[in-house]
Amino acid sequence: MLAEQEIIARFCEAGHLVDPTVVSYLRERGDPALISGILAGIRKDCAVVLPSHIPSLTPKRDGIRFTADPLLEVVEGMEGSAGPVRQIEDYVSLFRNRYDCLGSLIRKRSGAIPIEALTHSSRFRDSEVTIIGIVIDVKSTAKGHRILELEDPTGTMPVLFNNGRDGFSDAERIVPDEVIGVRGKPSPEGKLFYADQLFRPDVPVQHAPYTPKNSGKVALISDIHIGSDTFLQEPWERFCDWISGADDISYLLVAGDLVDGIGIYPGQEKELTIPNIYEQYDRLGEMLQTLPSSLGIVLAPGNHDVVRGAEPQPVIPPEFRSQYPKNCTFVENPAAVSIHGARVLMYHGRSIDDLIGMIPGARYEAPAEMMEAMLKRRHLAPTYGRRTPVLATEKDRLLIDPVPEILHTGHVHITGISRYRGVLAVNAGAWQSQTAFQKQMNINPTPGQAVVVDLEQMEPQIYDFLS
Ligand code: D5M
Ligand code: FE
Ligand code: ZN
Repeated sequence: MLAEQEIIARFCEAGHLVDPTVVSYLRERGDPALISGILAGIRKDCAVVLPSHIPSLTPKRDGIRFTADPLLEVVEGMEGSAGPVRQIEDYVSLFRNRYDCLGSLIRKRSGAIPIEALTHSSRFRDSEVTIIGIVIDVKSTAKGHRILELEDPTGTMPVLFNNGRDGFSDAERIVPDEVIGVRGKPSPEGKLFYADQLFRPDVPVQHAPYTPKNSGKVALISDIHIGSDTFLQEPWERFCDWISGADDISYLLVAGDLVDGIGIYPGQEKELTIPNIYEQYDRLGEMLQTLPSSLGIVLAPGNHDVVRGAEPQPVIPPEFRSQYPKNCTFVENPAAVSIHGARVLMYHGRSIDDLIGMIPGARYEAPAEMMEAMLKRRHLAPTYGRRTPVLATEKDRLLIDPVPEILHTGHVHITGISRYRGVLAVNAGAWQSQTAFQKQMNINPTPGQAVVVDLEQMEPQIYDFLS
């Protein structure tokens, strides 16, 4: 075991600051010799020790690299893949698939034993071991420790995180149904597990995003809400005029809530300027017809759209698409598109509401922090059964695997950008001003903005069309 303070102190003594990712990597490895190795390899005047300074850790991109020239290709979430609502038993497969995929990501970094090896035998009772499971319940004790029930295919185990230990703030952020690994020691009777360290599936420390050459720029937006009386017609038109003249922007991606919909919340009819769902979609189609035919447009649904609310949400059906030009591609929510080989994972972002309610310190004003929370958990909607409806499917379609170059969400109507271990996280704002409901909830949107990313540099830039 290496303690956080010990690692920081070793670098500090040598005159360097250290990146938190390096600290968590070293804690996981638990080998003090690695610190000496890093120190031996860096320059004396190196201010901050970064993951790139860890010897033997070569940058690696997750998943497949597209060597061909696919330009825009829907890799996941193409029309027809969401599947119908089937049987309740599929939830067993869903969670089993989640455990298998995310558990194996953790197992790559730490060997683990099945929970039944602790409950059924005394062999491991005095040793430090790792177990991996789904969090089926988590709460704080009267003394402020964190206690959770971890389940793997062989059994369940109560796990205690002591609030005096290293990394307790990570343990405070454990949410129900996420897959984690814990290293620690079982109690003498094997009835409680004392956790020392938490492992999340996470983005690999050495993750190196792919940056395509000569690919141009992509504009990321979300939540147009056509048909609502708070839809911002003028900023939207300014944006359309601007993108029509922006020759270096080759793609426009929209992460859902294309229209305001009908019957989405009580009393919505009083806030609609277009009270017909076909007309709402037609109006958007007509507007998109005015954009250059060379602009590749990708349209995903959100919770206001006409399709089933349970995720994965299917593609907007053909009967609503008669007014859309050929350069529009309709995808599911979530969907992964490859743009010149760079993978963009699009997700409407309904789970952000859930995560904000569960993660200490989370705020609507900083939605990209919740996107980091998704990336750490390698899951778009870790907690089941709150405000994000999830369909029972055999395979968990909300896993983040492989790691994308860009994660693009929306839903909360507030722009937010972050970079986490090489992944660019962009929560796009909306084209709707504050609604009566958001005012009540004290949610202050940042409407009328588009985020443009230069794929070759992976550099985002916010453009404001509000005034
Ligand atoms: O959601 C836009 C934002 O407003 C999102 O953060 C949820 C919040 N919102 C909007 N309506 C509701 C209701 N009825 N309950 C809870 N939270 C809500 P949008 O998907 O555009 O409506
Ligand atoms: Fe919305
Ligand atoms: Zn939404």
